[in-house]
Amino acid sequence: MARYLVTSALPYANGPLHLGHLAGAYLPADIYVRFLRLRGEDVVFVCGTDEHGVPITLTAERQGRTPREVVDEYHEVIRRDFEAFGIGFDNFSRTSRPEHFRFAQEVFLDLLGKGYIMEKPMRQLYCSSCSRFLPDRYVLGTCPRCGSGGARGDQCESCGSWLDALDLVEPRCSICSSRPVPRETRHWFLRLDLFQGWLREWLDGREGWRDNVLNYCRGWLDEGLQERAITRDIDWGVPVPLEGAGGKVLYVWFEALLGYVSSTRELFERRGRPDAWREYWNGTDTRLVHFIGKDNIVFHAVIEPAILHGLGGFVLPWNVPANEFLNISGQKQSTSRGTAVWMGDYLRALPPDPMRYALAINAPEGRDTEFSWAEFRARNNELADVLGNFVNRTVSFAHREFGGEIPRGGAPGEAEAALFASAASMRDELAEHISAFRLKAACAGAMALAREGNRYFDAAEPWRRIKSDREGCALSIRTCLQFIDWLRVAFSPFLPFTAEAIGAMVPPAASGWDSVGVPGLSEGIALGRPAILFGKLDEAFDGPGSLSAGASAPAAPRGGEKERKDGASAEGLLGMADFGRVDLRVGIVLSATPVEGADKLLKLMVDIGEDSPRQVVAGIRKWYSPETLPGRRVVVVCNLEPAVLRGVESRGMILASVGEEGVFIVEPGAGARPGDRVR
Ligand code: B3M
Ligand code: ZN
Repeated sequence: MARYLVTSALPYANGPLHLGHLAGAYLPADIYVRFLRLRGEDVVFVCGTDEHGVPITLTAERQGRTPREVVDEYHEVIRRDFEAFGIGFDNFSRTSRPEHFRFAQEVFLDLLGKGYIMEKPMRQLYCSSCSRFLPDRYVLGTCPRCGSGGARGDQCESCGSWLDALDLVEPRCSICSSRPVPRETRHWFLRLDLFQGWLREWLDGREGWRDNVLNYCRGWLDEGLQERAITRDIDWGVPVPLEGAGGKVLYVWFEALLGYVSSTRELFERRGRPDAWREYWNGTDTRLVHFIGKDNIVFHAVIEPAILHGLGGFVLPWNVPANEFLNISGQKQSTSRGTAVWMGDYLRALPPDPMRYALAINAPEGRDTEFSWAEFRARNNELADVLGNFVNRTVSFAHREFGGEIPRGGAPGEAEAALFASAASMRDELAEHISAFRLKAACAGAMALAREGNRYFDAAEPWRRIKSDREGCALSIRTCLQFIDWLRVAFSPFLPFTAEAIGAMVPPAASGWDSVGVPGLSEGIALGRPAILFGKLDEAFDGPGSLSAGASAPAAPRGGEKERKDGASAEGLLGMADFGRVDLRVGIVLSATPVEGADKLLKLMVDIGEDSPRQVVAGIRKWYSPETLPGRRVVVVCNLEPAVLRGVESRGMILASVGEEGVFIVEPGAGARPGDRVR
């Protein structure tokens, strides 16, 4: 059986991550890995922070801190954001670990010994006012390939080209802005030229790779590979392991790629099998999958294969599903330009799953993707209306009519068979999509399946059938519950937190991917309390900033779980969209009866424009006699957690003023209809 070794690009520990990062390299990998695990595959999923290189030292210089302080802080920030978004790495390492140093140095010496690395003189830009060589991002200028003004010495963000600082048009020092001049120095070079022929052949043999990735690599090879300097003149990094190499460190990209290996090694050390990493990296049956953003293609599909091939005995990438960029509300997500939406800021305002869903269904797979907050709101509400509603109405119905158990009775007929068949075929369709890295299509497929569930519920009309055909009604509710169990599995790669919440309502029966579509739910089992899976967002919602004020500074202190959930701002004010998550609706009281043994409580049945009336227990008996209530308009809080008062279930609350003169029900005017939103 093949082993899977899945990686996500190691983020630089020089700032928090934004939603563009999440959409590009982390969420897709997590979805893929969760799917593989459901299939029972042998998977290892590794990542870690990239803690060296100019991105780190520049950040440290700008913030007046040491590189160590910078990486310690952001390693933790990034790790926590990933965890809160449910990105389930087996190991999240750091390239500043001594074990990584040793491994990177070993690799350097190995390749040097094999003649793949050589030392030679070179010319490099030197800033005389700063008295230093300017590696990589210490130089800014105009890209010689695409003409974009914001190119850096190592790479152009606009076109993704890997640059040589000497080729930049109008170079300037990023510290003092003066014009640097080339000077002689010595460095070690990776002889990429020696791999040219082998790489072309290898790339030609890749199957199932995205066109954007292959085209990009071929473009690179067409230009002819040249030796590239893999050492730098800075004092933060992995030292070149040679006498007399004083002050030079390995180029961050050279060692960071090896970070995938050292993260795997750390994982197995922790698991008490320190050599088992070799089964993955040196095994012949490993599928190495690198999830990255498109700006990292050349490193993962050209440089790393060359290094691993040069070492010999190492597995080569099986696929490199690189994603394009995600622009939010027309803005490219960029840390340096301050246009990013930080993962942490989002999480302080909203739960992870709606964003996971919105990003997966809009995944920038083939092209750059525009993502707006209006789109996010629509996707969030789609979850609430389709998946959330289906689960909630089914589970609530089972509680109301069948004592909170999976109802018995009734024989499955054509409608049930058709529904089950749709689950089985969607299971296979989704598997095909995910296996081929088409996560967008897979996510849409899962939602289509949830719609099937709703369609079945509507057609079965349990609220009507309960009166005439209890057995038939039991069958349809049981069928819906079975379907919910499958939806939980089908959605779990995309919505892991929601899957858990569903499992708390409908005790999980299906356990692996292949159990979707295979009936397995037992009758008579007790269900959990119905809970609202997704809160809705209204039109006023315009991004997480509109929910919590002042949340956009990346270094703002991070709130605990509690703070995140209530979404209240620092001043204790409620954002408009937060308020909008309270589902207030007009209802008309159908009946009111005293609750036995409670002199304050009345049980109301209220028409709120749904299939069946809402049962609400209200503490108004002292102020209203039951016979005066039917026909009255009330305002119902519809998405309150259900509660049981004196043994009677209450699924909502009616609004009333409470003052010295007594309690008065809030009554909407005569034109208001049951189900109208109140805001
Ligand atoms: N840190 C670049 C980036 O964050 C780099 C990736 C390393 S992967 C080995 O985009
Ligand atoms: Zn300078």
